[in-house]
Amino acid sequence: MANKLRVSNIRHIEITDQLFGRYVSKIAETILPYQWDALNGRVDISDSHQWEALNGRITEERVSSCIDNFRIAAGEKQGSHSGAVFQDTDAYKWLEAAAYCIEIGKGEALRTLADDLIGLIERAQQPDGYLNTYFTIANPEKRWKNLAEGHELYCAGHLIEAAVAYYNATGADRLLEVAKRFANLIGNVFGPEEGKCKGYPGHQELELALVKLYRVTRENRYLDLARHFLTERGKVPNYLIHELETSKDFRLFPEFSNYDAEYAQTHLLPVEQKTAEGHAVRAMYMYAAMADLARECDDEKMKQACKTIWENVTTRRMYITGGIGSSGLLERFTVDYDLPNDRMYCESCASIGLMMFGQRMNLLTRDASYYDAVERALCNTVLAGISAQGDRYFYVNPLEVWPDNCKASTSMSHVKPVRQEWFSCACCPPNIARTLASIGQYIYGEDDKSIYINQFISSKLRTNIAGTDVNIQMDASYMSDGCVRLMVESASSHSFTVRVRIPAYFKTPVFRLDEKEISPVVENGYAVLAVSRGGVQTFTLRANVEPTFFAANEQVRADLGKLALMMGPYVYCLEEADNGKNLTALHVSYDSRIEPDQPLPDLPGSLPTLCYSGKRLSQQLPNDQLLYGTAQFSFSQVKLTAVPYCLWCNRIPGEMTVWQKALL
Ligand code: FUB
Ligand code: ZN
Repeated sequence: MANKLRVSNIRHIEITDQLFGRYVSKIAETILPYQWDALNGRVDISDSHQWEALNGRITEERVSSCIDNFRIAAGEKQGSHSGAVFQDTDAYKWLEAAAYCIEIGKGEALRTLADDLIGLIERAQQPDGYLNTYFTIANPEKRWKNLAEGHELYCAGHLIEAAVAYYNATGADRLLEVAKRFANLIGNVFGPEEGKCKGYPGHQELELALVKLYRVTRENRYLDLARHFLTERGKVPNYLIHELETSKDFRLFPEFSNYDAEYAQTHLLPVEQKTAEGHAVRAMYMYAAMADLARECDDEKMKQACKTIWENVTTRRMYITGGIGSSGLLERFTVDYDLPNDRMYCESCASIGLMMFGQRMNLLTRDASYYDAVERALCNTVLAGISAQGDRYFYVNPLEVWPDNCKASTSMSHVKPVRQEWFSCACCPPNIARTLASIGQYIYGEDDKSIYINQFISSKLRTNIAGTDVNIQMDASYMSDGCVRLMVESASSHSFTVRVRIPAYFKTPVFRLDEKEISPVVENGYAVLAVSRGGVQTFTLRANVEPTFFAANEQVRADLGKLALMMGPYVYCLEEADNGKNLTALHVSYDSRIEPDQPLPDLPGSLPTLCYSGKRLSQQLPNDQLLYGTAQFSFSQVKLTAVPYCLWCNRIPGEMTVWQKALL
């Protein structure tokens, strides 16, 4: 391979970070055992009305039957399929997370469980390689007949991702063989050749998984199939719409009655798309695959399309928290600058998809700035998606909550004011687990001559660059002292570089090598630190990392005249627990003096809380019983405490807001 940029192997990365390390160490110990209980029906679905709110569908299941579905499909249990048609993916993502835990040396205790699950999956596979518990149990004659809704190809994608991860972690190829058999069957059914089906995934995911399968097997047919799906999509006539129109007798999602081409990004050829449209997770998984393809095939047009779409998402359609998807209904993008804070969607999976897309854009372009949005999504929406204990989850991540109006059976019922135990559509919890278990892939990158530091998460990396063994220890204490220290130990005097992303929140950064100040050049957003001798060298980056109020573009109607507080990559929010009720009455000044204070006790990491003074507006009507009337306005001085958004709702539940009204 030419000097291609790649992500570092998570096997050689140890996360020592106070914040992220706390989650990473819990994944194998408590998070995956908890999720295993959930997949086996031992955790209540606290949110059975989730889909009623999101998609107009009521689910009756009180517990997940994910693993039971595999047992039934394998002929080892009697019963009917129950749960979402794509529920198999909960097990696949769980397995993928377990594989990463094994790979980073924390998951040996999960090995037996994982191997047993792989055996069950293998037994549920049909003799021709087909694998999908819903279709096998409930609708075997409808295979491939409803690609728009059926999720067979989406499920195949997550199976492949799990299989590749498990193979990489253990060297055991049993699941990889299962995945290959299914991928080969898919390749026999779909493709450009005459006689093959010209359909493509109704929910993208398989495309990026096929690229992973290609990378591990080096079999071109998988890459070709991924490319085929991305070339076929968006052609006229529209396959998915035609299919829905002609298969009215077999429909799965009532909410798809008004299905439009944008929903699954089939309105144009992917290479011609310029804006992020439709269902946000589908979109992100497709864009990630497009970036993969552009890189594998040196496809300049595809690369350009990815850049244009990325620009659209991150400059017009992304929340300050890295959340995406403004419409709760159908979980989708809407229009530029439409970013409502209390009734949006911002699914945890969508932000994970944004991380995946951004990481691949960085690999494609070597531009550090793609990691700004990756970091924004990770440090805010994705971390907020899981409780500090690891056993409660947000699917939807609001930026403003008034718990009383998050009422079931209303337009607000998709917004939960507290994290839930489990979901009838449980895509997010295992997605968060697999992301955090493999977090090292977002921290370090490598090519033949350089190590790239993309995220400031304390950790250690062992690797080999330019034939030299290198150890890096990163201590990222910038949230308390503005410092990132990199101890670089090189086994020989071969020269290489360490490239450090310089995000905008590092104000006036100063680098030192050992005690001496240095002035590294900056290339593509990375400060280039040269290492040219053996032994240990310590680079220190010291910067001002100050709490700062940000405003949104004035086109964002929901945020006009409001301020959001950030420190480093972390968005802060006000919670009722610290600031009382009716947070919407609070006003703050741009130039308030903000004092970092003690971290929240007993919660992960040691991110400071932020204190400042503000004003509470009182609006007195002639009497309290009136709904409307002439008012007397007055402001009273108040002390406010903001906490990291990623940790919100880990104490007493209540109101929360990110955006605060500005005193002008
Ligand atoms: O359709 C499969 C998954 O369910 C999607 O990715 C999520 O948005 C949820 O709708
Ligand atoms: Zn999800």
